[in-house]
Amino acid sequence: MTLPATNQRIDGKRLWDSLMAMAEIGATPKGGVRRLTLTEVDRQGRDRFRAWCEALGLAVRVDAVGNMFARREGRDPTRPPVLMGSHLDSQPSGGKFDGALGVIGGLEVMRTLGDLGIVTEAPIELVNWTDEEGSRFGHSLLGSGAWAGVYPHDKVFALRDGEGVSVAEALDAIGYRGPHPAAPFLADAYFELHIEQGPILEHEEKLIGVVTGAQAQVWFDAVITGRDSHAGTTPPYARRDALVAAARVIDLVDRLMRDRGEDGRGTVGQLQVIPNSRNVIPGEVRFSVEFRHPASAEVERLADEFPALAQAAIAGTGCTLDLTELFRFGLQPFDPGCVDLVRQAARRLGYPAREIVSGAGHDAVYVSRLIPTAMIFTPCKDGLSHNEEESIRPEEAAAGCQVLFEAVLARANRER
Ligand code: HGY
Ligand code: MN
Ligand code: MN
Repeated sequence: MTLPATNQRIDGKRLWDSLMAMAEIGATPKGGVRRLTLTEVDRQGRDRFRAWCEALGLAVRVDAVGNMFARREGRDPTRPPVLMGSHLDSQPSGGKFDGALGVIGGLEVMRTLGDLGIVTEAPIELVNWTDEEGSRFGHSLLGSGAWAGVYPHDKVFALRDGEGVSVAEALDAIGYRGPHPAAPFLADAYFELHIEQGPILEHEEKLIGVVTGAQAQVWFDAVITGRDSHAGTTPPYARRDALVAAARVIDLVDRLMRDRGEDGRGTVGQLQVIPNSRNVIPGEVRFSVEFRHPASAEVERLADEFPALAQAAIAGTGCTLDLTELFRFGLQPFDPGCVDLVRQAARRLGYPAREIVSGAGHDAVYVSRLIPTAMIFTPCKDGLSHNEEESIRPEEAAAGCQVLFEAVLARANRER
């Protein structure tokens, strides 16, 4: 399909102003945001998003896990909708643009369609997915995963955060357990605009990333159990120090990553020491482990080999290790037809672009298992993300949003 030439432009200033208005919700002192999923702050962001959508006359519906869908009718109601969106939840000390760019960018597309009086053939729906980040309940892409049937709903509702609050309780507390089933429905395509969260586009002075897929990953929960005991009176032979054992596993994760060169990714991001008292030898340590790689086979190998290697690493510490694999997925390719719409739009707009595989996971990964999907990347300063100093330029946001507008419009008006 070839994109029609248009001179219809999104409003970059309105886009930027709305990004800044959303960033006020959960704003942190260093200029980032803390909008942890299903918290009161997330509710405020959701409410603001809903109000903006309803001001455009979009019909907003919420599903059982809090995913929000804002629908703009098309000329032909029998056609499946074209979806676009991302997530408004953030990391505990996240940036203004991770996720928000895709949701607010989609809102700008809806606003521009209204300004221009365009009625597309197919309906269009803008999505805010619940809990993309996974930092509160331990499973990333939770909302899109529930919608796509990857995570069973009873398991989703039962997940608990560090304070023991379940997803179900958190949804009810903010009033976002919606009446609609969190289940797949027929849709024609899904487009997600997102910052790259890495250094490639900036380094190569590209404005647009034509995302062909997302890399493989596997996540674990680890619990090491030793024995609390007195720091001053317990000699080496009697110690069962869970933190020393954890340190050996953490070093193993780093070595397994570096053994795979510059494509290797291995991270322990979350760690809890119990009882966490300076003069008590820790009896328990809980931590996260994740590996990623562009090659599915490497992640499969890591997922299969890591447990035994980790058990060997703690030998002689007197501790035990319980490892639980939370989820894994292989390299997820996106739909060539949708990817080509992104490629053509960037080319026609004269934006310097390059093809790229996403290092980060995105809702598009699970959505693409069910419907044709593509992503659009924009650069971020120093490739920094999941950091309060995450930063992009207004013209980069506008370019990404313009590509989203063109791709969604072309798809929604395509010949059936
Ligand atoms: O972890 C990820 O890849 C995503 O940024 N939540
Ligand atoms: Mn994101
Ligand atoms: Mn993120």
